[in-house]
Amino acid sequence: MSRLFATALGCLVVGCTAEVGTTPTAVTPTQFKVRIENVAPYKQLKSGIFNVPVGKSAPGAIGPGDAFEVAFTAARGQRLSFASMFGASNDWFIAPEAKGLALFDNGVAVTGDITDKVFLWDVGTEVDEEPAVGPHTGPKQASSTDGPGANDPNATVRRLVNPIPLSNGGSFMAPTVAQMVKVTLTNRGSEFRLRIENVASDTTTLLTSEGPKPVRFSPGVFAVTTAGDPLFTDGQKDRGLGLEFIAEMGNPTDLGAAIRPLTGVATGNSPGVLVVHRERAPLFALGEQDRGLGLERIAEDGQAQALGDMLKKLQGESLSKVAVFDTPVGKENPSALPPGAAYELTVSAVPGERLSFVTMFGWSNDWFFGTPESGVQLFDGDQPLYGPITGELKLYDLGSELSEEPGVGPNTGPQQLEPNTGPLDTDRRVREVSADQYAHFVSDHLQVTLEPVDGARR
Ligand SMILES: [Ca+2]
Ligand SMILES: [Ca+2]
Ligand SMILES: [Ca+2]
Repeated sequence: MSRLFATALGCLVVGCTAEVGTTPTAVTPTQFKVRIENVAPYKQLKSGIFNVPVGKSAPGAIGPGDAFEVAFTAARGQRLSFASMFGASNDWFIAPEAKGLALFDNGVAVTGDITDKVFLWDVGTEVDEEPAVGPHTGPKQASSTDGPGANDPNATVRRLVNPIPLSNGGSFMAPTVAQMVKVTLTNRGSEFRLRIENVASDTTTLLTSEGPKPVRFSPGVFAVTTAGDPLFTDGQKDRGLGLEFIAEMGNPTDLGAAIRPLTGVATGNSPGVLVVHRERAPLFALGEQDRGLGLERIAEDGQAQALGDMLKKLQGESLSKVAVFDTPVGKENPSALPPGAAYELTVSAVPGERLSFVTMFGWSNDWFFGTPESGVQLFDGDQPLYGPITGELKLYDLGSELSEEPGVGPNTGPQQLEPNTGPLDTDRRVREVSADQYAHFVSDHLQVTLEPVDGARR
């Protein structure tokens, strides 16, 4: 493209006229502070409720011989959590340790009987009475004449070990978890299936002062995490998101709904390249193949230097500024941008110039967030445009590597064993990632603003 055409087009887009045929350097440049913040709110990679026993058509608890099953995909470094009410109790539930149970051990999927990784917990919201006997326990609370049970004197989520202290000063010898359920994992590739089967007997397992009582486990919630405690933290108060309603009533609806908006891909964003330009499409063009200048290193591995170095050689009037951003605010060394962190850089531009940048969707194979191919407008006439530009950003697939499930696919950023590994994409064109492939918005991940420097205002 000729420079004249590029300049004229730039002005056409921004609505200027004075710059056509004039020398841009004659205008005093305006400085913009570009802030790229990772705002992803996600606490767990996936979550959901399980409520219909295998072979049944309606939600319900599992009795002897019944099972809940949950299918999900996961990869190395990820953990599984779930919670299901011990139906005979006031507020007890079964769950793995707070951070969940490891789904991989040294890179090998954990399969088989994992019952020994599941424990009985007290959510700490209601007094503890003899199971199936106390007036506020699951089986009796509907007929209790004095309302819901009183608060638990110990208001923390905690593991229960026999003999379990009851709130009246007595204690209770509960069946072991293994006497009540068998919990297993099966695996094929990245696909897992969790099975929670009730192995109790209605006549011999739960022995109380009123004789044997049935053992039931309720519908529940599961989560797959890469870090943190998704459902509760050992020794802390229940978070008030709905685990109480599982533990007291066997109802997973509230907790499932509360954590759904916090469920997703908490990807980092990579170091990237930012340019100020008049050129029409300085970094990529939709529908065309990657140009081989280094964008692939960003989109696949989060390495920005190659593209930065290459573009600096091409720097000129139509590409007036090339910058690599790689160090989060407050950090000393370059790194990816985790949720809650921001890159900031200051660039100068003159009317007629536009801004483009790219940063890797770190948990993908070859996806990157970026401006439209023609960049975003920096000026309205001579007036600099400050404010958020998040709404103009898109998520793109570079077309260099076959796309897999973010964070789970074996050749995605966090899972690949070394950079630049993964099969070639079947579609080699740069294109937007469709909502079918990834349903979240760019604004779920990034907030990008152009701010004035030295107190200048729009
Ligand atoms: Ca309790
Ligand atoms: Ca791809
Ligand atoms: Ca890869």
